[in-house]
Amino acid sequence: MQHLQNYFPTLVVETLLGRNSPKISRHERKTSTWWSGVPKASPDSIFGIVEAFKKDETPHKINLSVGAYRDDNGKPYVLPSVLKAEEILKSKNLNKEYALAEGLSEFNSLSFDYAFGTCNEVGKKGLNATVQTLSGTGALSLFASFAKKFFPHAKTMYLPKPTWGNHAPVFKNAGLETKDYKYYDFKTFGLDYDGMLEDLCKVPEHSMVLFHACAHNPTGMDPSKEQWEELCELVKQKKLFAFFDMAYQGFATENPDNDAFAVRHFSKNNLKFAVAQSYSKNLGLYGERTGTLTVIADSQEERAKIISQLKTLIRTTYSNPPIHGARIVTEILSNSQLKKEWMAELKGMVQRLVSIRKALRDALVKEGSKHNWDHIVKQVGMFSYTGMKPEQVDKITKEHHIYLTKDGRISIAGVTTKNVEYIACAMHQVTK
Ligand code: PGU
Repeated sequence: MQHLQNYFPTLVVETLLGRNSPKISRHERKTSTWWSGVPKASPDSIFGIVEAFKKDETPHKINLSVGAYRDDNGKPYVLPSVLKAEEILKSKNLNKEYALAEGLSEFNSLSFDYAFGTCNEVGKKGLNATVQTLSGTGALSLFASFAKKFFPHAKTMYLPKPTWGNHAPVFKNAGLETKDYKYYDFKTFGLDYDGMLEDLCKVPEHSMVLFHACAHNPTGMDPSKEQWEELCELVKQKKLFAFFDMAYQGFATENPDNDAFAVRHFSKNNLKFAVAQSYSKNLGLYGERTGTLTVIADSQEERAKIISQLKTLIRTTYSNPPIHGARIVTEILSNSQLKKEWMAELKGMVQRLVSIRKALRDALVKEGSKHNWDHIVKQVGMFSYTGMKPEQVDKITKEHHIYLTKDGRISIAGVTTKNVEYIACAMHQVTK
């Protein structure tokens, strides 16, 4: 006190100690804190369900919310090729020094080739600004911040309707506006390609448009190759900036080259666009946060400038990316034997999903459901957009302890030969 008084007059000290502030009631003084004005955020549309699932003490509860691969025993799957790569890394006695902001360069270049193909012109001309990111989400959010700062036209990102629940929040968080374009026909459970074209034709020139490169989340419906070709023409003519979210390369058709068709076709047609890549699903590296962002530049000079700004954004947010996942990917992609093993494992995951889709549809028919569930089989990737309404989702969760997102999406990876009949029975009960 005496010490404080040497610096401040008594009145100020009294005020600082709260004795001279009658305007703040004792109650307010107790309840008002630095952060008392922070409103509670609503739970995340996907991980919020995971939290609710964890709280449920029912032993037969089933989690079909998050898109994470499970084996037929419902257990998470660490790919044997990943375990082998980790063994190799262990034997190399590598250090744990910082990576540069842009990440591991070999990882970046192998990842770029994985997405674009080894013989692509963009790579040959050195026009790809590729940086390592905190998986797909990190790539999306890095691109959003970059576009907010430097995209020279209206800062609106057009998103398919419906889309992954985190797309709009990511772009909005970076200060971009988001708008929808039609994508899905809720009556036929199919791609609304005409609606998509109609809406994209109306989008103002020089807008940014997000496409799911393959295995669209949540609908599981992708444009055909011919439709992608047409979309590429439209993007070119309307001078749109395409941003591909490629979170499932390999998961749509079990062939990563096929799944990259749209990206490679746009690239062949000399369009300048961006791609977010993720190794969460196809290599099961969920928690390792491993991915890339590629922005295609017009010249090497422009590329160097883009890279420099991406590095600045990375440096000021998390400084540099984690190295373990990137090292695993580098081992696998640079070793032809390991890569072959990975491809077989990827195929195995996709084939299980394809057969469990069929099992679920057949089980629904066996239950006597009057609805047509063929869309479950037609959809590709990790999800089925079942068509269940929010109140049916509430019911199946409350009465049957099956957890899924409010939009009726189920993670097909959570369905197994052991629980498929229980799930089908519950789906039939709530959709009767
Ligand atoms: N883009 C799409 C289309 C996705 O579906 C996901 C993951 C991501 C990006 C981001 O994945 P990363 O792990 O950051 O690479 N969607 C899953 C996983 C849970 C989530 O929402 O992040 C899902 O269940 O939709």
